[in-house]
Amino acid sequence: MELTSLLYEVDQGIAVITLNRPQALNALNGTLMRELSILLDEVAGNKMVKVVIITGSGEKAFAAGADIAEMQTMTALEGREWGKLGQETFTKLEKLPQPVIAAVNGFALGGGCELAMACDIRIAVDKAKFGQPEVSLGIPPGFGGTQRLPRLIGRGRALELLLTGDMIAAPEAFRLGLVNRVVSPADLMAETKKMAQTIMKRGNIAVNITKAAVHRGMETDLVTGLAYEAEVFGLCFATQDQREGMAAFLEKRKADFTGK
Ligand code: CO8
Repeated sequence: MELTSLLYEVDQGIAVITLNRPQALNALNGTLMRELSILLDEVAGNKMVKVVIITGSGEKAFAAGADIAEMQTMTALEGREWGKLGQETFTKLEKLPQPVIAAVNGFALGGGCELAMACDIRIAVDKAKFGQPEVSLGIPPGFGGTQRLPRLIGRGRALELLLTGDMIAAPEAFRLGLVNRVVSPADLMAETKKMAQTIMKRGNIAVNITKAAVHRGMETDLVTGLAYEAEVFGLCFATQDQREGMAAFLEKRKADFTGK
């Protein structure tokens, strides 16, 4: 597939997907979202990819939302299709077997904030701004914001952001738990890759299973979630990584995981 609105590279186990419409602050239009959806299928099946990083091109924005120019004249049916495309794509992202880190290099608004929330971990530059300004445009969030924001930061805090449409700066987003870490722009990619490399050093099967267990558990009740955890915990005892990880600890050496 030829990509026109995304950049994609895989280097030493880390896939970097870059939203690449800097002239429109990486606003998410139909072309970009369709490309992202197809690309995620390739990433999901690519055994070389251990961790995924999503970022935006340019210095200003991660993504300033869904493309308002494209949405302005949509009919109700087109709006529904658009919402479905966004939701399905972000859910596909959330359900990728590999961990996904958002490297938030600037504005993450509306669909941009929703995209960051569909990632597993968020690292943001100090000047990044977050928000769900949809109500200022006369629409509710439509790419998962009403669902993922309260799950991430709690109902009261989420409702304040969702109902006022106000933007918050990265340090406040950190305080609310919307971002994991705040760094300087110069350090963003290095810090994000460092975290990716730390994850890659761990048992790959255990990492992927842990991610899946957290997401499964968040969608269900505690008893069902715990039952799932017990199953996958047991399953890991069929892996070489479990043998190697425990042997390495007892032999006081670093584990050499093979992902088998
Ligand atoms: N869509 C389209 N174009 C955009 C968008 C956007 N979301 N954001 C910025 N741009 C464009 C601007 O129009 C401008 O283009 P041009 O140079 O041709 O005039 C260019 O990017 C640069 O932007 P600004 O000149 O506005 O830059 P500023 O530094 O002055 O302001 C802001 C930066 C504050 C980020 C400002 O651009 C802004 O407020 N953007 C819109 C933010 C917003 O409201 N986002 C939410 C969009 S709605 C949404 O995401 C809903 C998702 C789910 C929909 C589901 C429907 C079913």
